[in-house]
Amino acid sequence: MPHTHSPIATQHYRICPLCEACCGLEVTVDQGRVQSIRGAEADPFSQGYLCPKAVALKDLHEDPDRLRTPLIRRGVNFEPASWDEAYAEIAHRLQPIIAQHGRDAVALTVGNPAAHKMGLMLYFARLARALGSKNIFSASTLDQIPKQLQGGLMFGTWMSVAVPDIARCDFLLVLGANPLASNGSMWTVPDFRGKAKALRQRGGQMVVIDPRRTETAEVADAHHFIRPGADVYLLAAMVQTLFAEGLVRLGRLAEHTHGLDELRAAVQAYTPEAVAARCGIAADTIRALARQLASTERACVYGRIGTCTQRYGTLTQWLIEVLNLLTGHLDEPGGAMFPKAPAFAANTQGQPGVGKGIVTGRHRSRVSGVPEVFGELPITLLAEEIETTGAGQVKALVTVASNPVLSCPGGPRLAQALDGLDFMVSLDIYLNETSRHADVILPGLSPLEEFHYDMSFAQLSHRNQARASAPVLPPPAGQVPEWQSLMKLAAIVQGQPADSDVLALDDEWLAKDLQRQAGDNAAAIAAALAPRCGPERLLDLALRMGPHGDGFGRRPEGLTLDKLVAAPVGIDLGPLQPRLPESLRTPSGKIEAAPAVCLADLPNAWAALHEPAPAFSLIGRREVRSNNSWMHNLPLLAKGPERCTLLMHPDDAAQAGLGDGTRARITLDAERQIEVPVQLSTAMMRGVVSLPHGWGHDLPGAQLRVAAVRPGANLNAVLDETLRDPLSGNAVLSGVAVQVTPA
Ligand SMILES: Nc1nc2c(c(=O)[nH]1)N[C@H]1C(S)=C(S)[C@@H](COP(=O)(O)OP(=O)(O)OC[C@H]3O[C@@H](n4cnc5c(=O)[nH]c(N)nc54)[C@H](O)[C@@H]3O)O[C@H]1N2
Ligand SMILES: Nc1nc2c(c(=O)[nH]1)N[C@H]1C(S)=C(S)[C@@H](COP(=O)(O)OP(=O)(O)OC[C@H]3O[C@@H](n4cnc5c(=O)[nH]c(N)nc54)[C@H](O)[C@@H]3O)O[C@H]1N2
Ligand code: SF4
Ligand SMILES: [Mo]
Repeated sequence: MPHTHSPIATQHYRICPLCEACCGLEVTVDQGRVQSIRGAEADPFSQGYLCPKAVALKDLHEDPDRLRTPLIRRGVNFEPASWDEAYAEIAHRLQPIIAQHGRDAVALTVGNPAAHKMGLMLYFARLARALGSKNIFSASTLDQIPKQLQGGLMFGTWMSVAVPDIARCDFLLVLGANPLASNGSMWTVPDFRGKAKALRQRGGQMVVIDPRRTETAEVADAHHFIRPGADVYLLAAMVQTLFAEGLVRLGRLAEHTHGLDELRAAVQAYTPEAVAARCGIAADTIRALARQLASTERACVYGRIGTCTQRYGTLTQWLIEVLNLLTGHLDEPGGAMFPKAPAFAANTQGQPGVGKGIVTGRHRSRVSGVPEVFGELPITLLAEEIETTGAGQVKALVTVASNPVLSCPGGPRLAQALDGLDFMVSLDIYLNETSRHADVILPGLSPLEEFHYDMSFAQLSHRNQARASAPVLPPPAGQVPEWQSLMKLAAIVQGQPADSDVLALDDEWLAKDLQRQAGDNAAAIAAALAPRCGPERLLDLALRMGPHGDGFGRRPEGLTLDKLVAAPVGIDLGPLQPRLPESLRTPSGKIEAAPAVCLADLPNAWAALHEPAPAFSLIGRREVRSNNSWMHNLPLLAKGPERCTLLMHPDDAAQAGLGDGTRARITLDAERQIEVPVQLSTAMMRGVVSLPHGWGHDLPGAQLRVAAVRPGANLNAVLDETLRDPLSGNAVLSGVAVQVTPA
C-alpha cells in the first residue's frame, strides 16, 4: 500500500530486515525521504532496541550503486534495459538450454537476504518447484543446515528448533556464538546484552566456550577457550559425565524418548580425561559444566555457527540438544523451548505428535555423489558441477540474493567456473562479485519499499509474537517486486513465453495449492483471500490456517492478516509454552535421542581424537557494523577502523615474526593464499587466528564504490571447498589448518 508523498513528516513502523533479531523500528519520512530511524519503544517484542545497522537502512535506500533497473550484458559491459527486454532475453537464452540439456542443467542458488524477504523466500520455492532441477544450492550449507538436520532427526521437521527461554533461564552455556556482535542466530532475541545482564542480575550465570574471548564472553561469568572443532568431544564428555554420575533426569519427557541406552553406550568412552587435551579444557572443568547444567533448575545449552561449520557439525548440534534433554531442560521454562509461530511452521501443521519425519539422500550430486539434504546440495559443490563435462552438467545459473563468490569456500575457483556458464541470471540489488558474472541482472526493491513479515524468525523467537510491517515508501513507478520476477522465471523455465501474465499465474498456482489442501473449500478460501495477491495473500492464508488463526470462520476471534496489519506494532503472543509431545512430527511419535546416522558418525570423531594440532587454526568472526558480504558499501557502516584484520595472539605473532599492523600471508596450499593486516589480541587462543568473511571487494567489474575503497581480503579464497560435514553437507569454515607468515 504505497503512500503518496505527504507535506508533513510521517512516522512508520517497520521491522528491520537486516538480521535475525527482527527489531521494530520507527522510521520518520519527510517529503518522500527518510529523516530518522529509531527503535520502536512500543514494539512488544524488541522494546526500542536497535543496532547501528538499522540506521544504515537509509544509506541502503539511497545508495547510488543500488540497482534500480535491469541490466543486460552487451559484450564486456552491462547496459540498462527495460523489464520486458530483460525477461525476453532470459526466455531466449534459458529455454534452449533446458530443451537441449534438461532441467538439471539449470542450477539455482539462494542467499541469506531471502530469509529476510518474504517474497524471495516464498517465490524462490515456487521457482525451484517449477524448474525441477536437482541442482538447488543455498547459504544454508554454509551455515545452519546441521542444526536443521538435528531438529529433523530428533523432533521430525526441518524447523524443529528449540531456542533458549532466556527471560527465565538461570544458567546459559553458549558455544560458538557471539550474539553481542551477531545479535543472535537461529534464536530471535533482540537486545541480547540486556537479557544477559538481567539473567546475571537475578543470580544466574552465563558461560561461553569459544576459541576467542568474544564480546559475549566479556559479559559472561566465565569463558573457556576451546580448540576449534573440538566441541563434539567436550559435549560427548559432558553427556558421558551425566550418565556416569547418575545425573540424567528426563522428567515428563522420559516416556516420550527413544534411544537412551544406545546413547549411553555411544558416549561411554568419552571420559573428560580422554578429551581434555583435544579440547584444551581441563577434565574437572568439563565435569563441573555438566554438573552445573544438571543441578540448575532452569538452564540451557545454546550453540551456533561456530559449532555448525565444523567436520562434526551435526554431531555437535545433536549433543547440544541431548544435554538439554538429559538434564530436564528441554521444553521447560528457562530451558530450550519450541516457539509456536503463527504462520508457516511445519511443527504446527498436520497431526499433533506424529508425522513423516525427515528424509535425506533422495538424490545425489552428479560429480561427487553427495546426498541431498532438505532438498538441496552443498553449495561448495557448485563449482565442480559447472566445471565437469558430461550429461547433467550445469550450464546455466540463477542466483537469488546470493554472493557465493565471497560467501563460499573456493570463491576464486567458483568465479572462474561462472565464466564458463552458457547463461547466468542474478536477482540482486548490486552489481557485485557474483552478479558481475551474470548475463542479466534483475534488481529488487529497497526493503523500505516492501511489505515485511518474518517467515523464519517467528519460528525462532524467544517469545511468541506476530508482527508485520507495511511499506514505508512507495516503490518507483514501473519497478517490479521480486516475487513477480521469480514468478516470471518460473513461467519461463516451464516453457511459457516471457510476456506471461504472472498475476494470472499466481492465481492459478494458488488455486492448485488450495485444491490440494482444502478440497471442496478451495474456492471459498480463495474468495476470502481476495483481493490480495502474491506473498501477502500467502501470508494471510498461512496466518488464518495457523495455530492462532481464524480458520476462515472456525475461530472468528482468531488471527488474520487484516488484524495483524491493524495492530500498530504487532501482537505479543506470550512467553514460550511447553510443546512436547504435541510439536513432534517423528514417525515414532517420540523424541529420537540417538538417531542412527549420528551413532554411525560418532566413531569417526573418536578415531580423529588424537589428530595433531595444526600450527594455526583459522576461524571466522562477525562485527556489529558489518553483515556478511553486502553491507560494506553503506557509508555509515564503512567508516571507522579497518575491520578485515587477522586477530592473533601477541606471542604467536612474535614467534611468526609478525607485529601489530604488519601484513601476514595466510596459506592453505600453493594456490590458496591471501594477505591481510595483523591485529594483536590477547583475546585469541594460542594457535588460533581469526578473520571475518564477506570481504574482498577489489574484483574487477563490480560496482561498489564505497566498499572498493577498503576492500579487505576474501577469507573464502583460502578455505577449502572439499571440507564438509558428511551428514549435513555443511562447509567446514572454522578450525581450518593454515600457515601464517610475514607477507
Ligand atoms: N568463511 C566464512 N564464510 C561464510 C560464513 C562464515 O562465517 N565464514 N558465513 C556464512 C553464512 S552464515 C551465510 S548466511 C552466508 C551468506 O552468504 P550469501 O547469502 O551468499 O551472501 P550475502 O553476503 O548475504 O549476500 C547476499 C547477496 O544478496 C544481495 N541482496 C541484498 N539484499 C537483497 C535484496 O533485497 N534482494 C536481492 N535480490 N538481493 C539482495 C546482496 O547484494 C548480495 O549479493 O555466508 C556464509 N559464508
Ligand atoms: N553484525 C553482524 N550480524 C550478523 C551477521 C554478520 O555478518 N554481522 N551475520 C548473520 C548471519 S548470516 C549469521 S548465520 C549469524 C551468526 O551468528 P553467530 O553464530 O553468533 O556468529 P558469530 O558472531 O560468527 O559467532 C561464532 C563464534 O564461534 C566461534 N568459533 C569458531 N570456531 C569455533 C569452534 O570450533 N568452537 C566453538 N565453540 N566456537 C567457535 C567464533 O570465534 C565466534 O565467536 O549472525 C548474523 N548476524
Ligand atoms: S540488531 Fe539486527 S534487526 Fe536489530 S536493528 Fe540491528 S540489524 Fe536490525
Ligand atoms: Mo547465516
